[in-house]
Amino acid sequence: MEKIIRKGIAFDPDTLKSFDEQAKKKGYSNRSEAIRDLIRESLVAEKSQDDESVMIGTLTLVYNHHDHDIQHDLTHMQHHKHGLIISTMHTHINANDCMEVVVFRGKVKDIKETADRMTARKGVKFGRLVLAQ
Ligand code: NI
Repeated sequence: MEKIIRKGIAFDPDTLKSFDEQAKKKGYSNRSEAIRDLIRESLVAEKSQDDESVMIGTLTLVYNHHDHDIQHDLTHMQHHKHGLIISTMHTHINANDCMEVVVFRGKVKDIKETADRMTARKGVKFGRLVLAQ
């Protein structure tokens, strides 16, 4: 089991009250878990600024599949980057639009470069990258 270290943190009462209300609304069972998640989020955000870090991530894309070239281009890019892209999920949202969730594992700079290229492809209506560890 992972070792737990206990540390005291000082808060002003208003900040603590607001934080506890927010944590309760989000469904946290205790304050410590809510604080740990905030710290982890900060660490992930910091790591995602380091081009050489190795991370995992998802890119969510929405595009109109009536543009036949777009699916071909996106698939081509994914095959070309098969070492970086480990999985893709395709969902038909409605008669026109598709959503693709592309899963990456690799260096931050390579993930961002490929995600930017895919998002910038003409016809992509929405693109958002989320990096995690
Ligand atoms: Ni589709």
